[in-house]
Amino acid sequence: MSSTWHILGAGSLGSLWACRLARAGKTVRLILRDEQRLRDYQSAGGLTLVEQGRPQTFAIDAQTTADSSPIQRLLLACKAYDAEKAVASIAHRLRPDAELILLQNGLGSQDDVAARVPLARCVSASSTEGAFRERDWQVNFAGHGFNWLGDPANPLAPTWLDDLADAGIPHEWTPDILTRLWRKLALNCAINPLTVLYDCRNGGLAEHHCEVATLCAELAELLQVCGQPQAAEGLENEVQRVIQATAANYSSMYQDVGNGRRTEIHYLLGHACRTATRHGHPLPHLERLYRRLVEHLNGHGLPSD
Ligand code: NAD
Ligand code: KPL
Repeated sequence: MSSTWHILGAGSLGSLWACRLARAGKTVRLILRDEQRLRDYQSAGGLTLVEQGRPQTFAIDAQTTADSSPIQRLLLACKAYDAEKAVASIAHRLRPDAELILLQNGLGSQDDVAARVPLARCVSASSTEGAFRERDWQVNFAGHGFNWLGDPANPLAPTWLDDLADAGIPHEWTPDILTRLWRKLALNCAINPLTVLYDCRNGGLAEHHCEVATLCAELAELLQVCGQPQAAEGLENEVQRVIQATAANYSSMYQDVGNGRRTEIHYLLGHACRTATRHGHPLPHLERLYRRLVEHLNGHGLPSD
């Protein structure tokens, strides 16, 4: 079954998905915040995808959240802290059997969205693809990666996965999407905050081996306690592998802080610490790391929620 891909959030990842789907001949509609953004987009003439230095522009149709046309399938591609509000702005347009694909990193925002639209099917994604914007309406495809997709409430794979295959979007359906999301959250918690606090590239954490190991041990405990033992398996080894493999890179959180952008801390380290508290399981090093990061962000005039 093919139907329109409505995409809410024309940022890095949303634009990357929009361009690849449009290139494969799928019907795509961007949903923009307001009339001003729509005019800006229209005067740019479309979305441009830059792959290996080669730009290609796609004149994808766009509308605002105020449009009245119904939505069957929605790719939600905003940051975790914007997700619930963004969905609320189009909730009245969702068909009763609508499907949402949630691209947000971390955990917590998916539940907030699902609670807002209880009738819709919410499919979560865990993406390791890399995309960034140097200007509005242009996205650079930075790093090849993978997309895990799954619905914690329903293991049945949706038919629109064929569209992703046609569009060359690397993906696999998994009944264990929560395990994937928890594993990525744990990797992000072990690496990203320390790169901010030590002001270093990922590779700089090789000098903080013991601290990383202590955090991994606590994160593995947390994963056991909250019923995700598989996500805990070999965590420290993978963290050390990622540190080496991405040694020259700055973590996404480091880049956000460096560019004065709000981070997704609430849905990463914040979610980990809240979950530990809920289970009555103290994780002193992780909690201290969270306090240090909150102080650091506040010191830089950035929100910590
Ligand atoms: P982004 O900031 O580039 O894009 C988000 C877009 O959503 C922005 O254009 C913003 O204006 C828009 N938006 C927010 N609220 C809106 C609303 N109410 N109505 C309309 N538009 C709205 O973010 P991104 O980098 O694409 O990240 C999106 C999610 O994907 C994040 O959770 C991120 O962690 C995750 N992710 C990103 C990458 C990447 O390489 N960029 C990789 C993996 C995961
Ligand atoms: O996913 C990452 C990020 O920068 O957000 C890495 C560094 C690979 C793991 O935390």
